[in-house]
Amino acid sequence: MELKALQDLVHKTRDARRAQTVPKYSPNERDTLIKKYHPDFRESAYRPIKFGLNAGEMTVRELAALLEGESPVPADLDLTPSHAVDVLVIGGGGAGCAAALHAHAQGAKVLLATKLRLGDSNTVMAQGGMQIAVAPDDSPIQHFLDTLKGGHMKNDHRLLKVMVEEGPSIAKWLLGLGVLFDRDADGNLHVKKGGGSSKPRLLTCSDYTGLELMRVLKDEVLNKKIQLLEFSAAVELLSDAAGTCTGAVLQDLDNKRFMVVAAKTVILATGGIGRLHIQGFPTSNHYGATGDGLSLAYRIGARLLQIDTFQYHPTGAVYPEQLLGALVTEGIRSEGGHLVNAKGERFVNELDTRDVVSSSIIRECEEGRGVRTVTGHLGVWLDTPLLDVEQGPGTLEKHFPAMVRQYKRYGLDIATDPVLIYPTLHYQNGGVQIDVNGESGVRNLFVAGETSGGLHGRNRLMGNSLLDLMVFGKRSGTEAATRTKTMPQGRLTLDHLARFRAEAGKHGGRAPVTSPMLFPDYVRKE
Ligand code: MEZ
Repeated sequence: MELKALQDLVHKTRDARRAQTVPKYSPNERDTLIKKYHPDFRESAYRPIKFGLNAGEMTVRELAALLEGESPVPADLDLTPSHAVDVLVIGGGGAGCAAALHAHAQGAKVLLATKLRLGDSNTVMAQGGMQIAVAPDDSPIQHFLDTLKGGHMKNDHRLLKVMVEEGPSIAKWLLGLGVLFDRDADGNLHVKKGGGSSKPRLLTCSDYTGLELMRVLKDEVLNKKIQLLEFSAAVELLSDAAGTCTGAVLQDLDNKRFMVVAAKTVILATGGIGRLHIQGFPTSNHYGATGDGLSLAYRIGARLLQIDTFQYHPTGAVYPEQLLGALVTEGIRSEGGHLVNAKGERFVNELDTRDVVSSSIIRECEEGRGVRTVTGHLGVWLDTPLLDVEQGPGTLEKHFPAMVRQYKRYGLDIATDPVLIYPTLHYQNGGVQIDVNGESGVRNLFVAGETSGGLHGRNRLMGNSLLDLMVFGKRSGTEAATRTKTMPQGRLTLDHLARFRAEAGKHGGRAPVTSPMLFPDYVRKE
């Protein structure tokens, strides 16, 4: 059937679908579905890590290669520092900015280095909101339980407790800085419901929540005159004889020169991994999301956890091709948008957890009920016009202005026609193991935001990453700075790298990739 005819079927079946309730799957059905269709369970995509602290553990091939990759830093690099600071923050997204601001507030000398521009990050691309239990009938305990359930009970309870309990104070801090969260007619904070949550708990700024947060955080970093190095990528960490982290080697992306930074503490906030395009998936992530922090932390001796689990957001754009993988916010499903297969049928409760919804979309497509574009991409429909039908004309434009514009650029009107979607690589559920202050297993190396792991278990709930990065950005920034008050700068060596190289040598020598890779290698792939 032509794409247009299939699209018409969505319009024709709308009234019947509106009268229908799709129950959630039972725990057994969810389990069976995920194991059969979720990409985390495709065994052929995985292999054991050959060496390092996580040796023998399974992860996706793309990440395993990166962790075993070769540092670009020569063993005999002159380690005379060009900068000496108390706290070095690596990463210019939400976690990095929050960490830098809180470290600065403690009186520490802070340097924020980022490989692109300040703000270029997954944070800025976050659309649908930030979960914080602020509604009168909600509570941090309820938030805790929802998140635990969504994460298949594999979340680190200590981290989760801290996150949900500190949420309300984070909301207060952000409001104080000038974040314009949506409000109801009485002026109270407006909360929306996300998939897998028992209560409406999402604070939103239309469908550009992350952009609004970054607007304010970026301004604040600039206003506080925190020292900033843009286009300066971290390519190696530094350690002393005891293995404590003592700084980093940055690379100036303009002239490719290495710069050595002596720092009493380092905070890694380099974000996610989507641009590795695990298993060939498109991604919703920004151009720099190449998992840099994971390889840096791994080489210096930090333990990683749950690095066999990734989030494939159910609704990534499939058409037009220019938008392939771009996020179509869960907010549209939260407001009632249906997922519809090629037969015009709903096939899942749209507000189930993301792993369940993504698995069921993959099932529909694998079992022949998907819609194929002329270039061969498969997807199912997200019935966007339904929102205007249900809630009145202009609803989409009012609540999802960024989404409306995203499609309008290509001549598509999502208020008139449904959009084609398929799961897109969105988030790394695991990462570097941290304690409640964000410190990794390596002394004085802190990790905040998506680079860290344990908090979300095996499936993150919508809106929990923005809260995660604010809470652990704050905690790591505060602790990393406080500690420096009584601490001398440690020696700068590449001893850990020498050890890592020696171990790599025992496992077949030079790895085929340079790590961190910094940018996606699209040219080589084609
Ligand atoms: O937390 C997220 O990943 C999020 C809010 C995404 C979205 O669908 O908008």
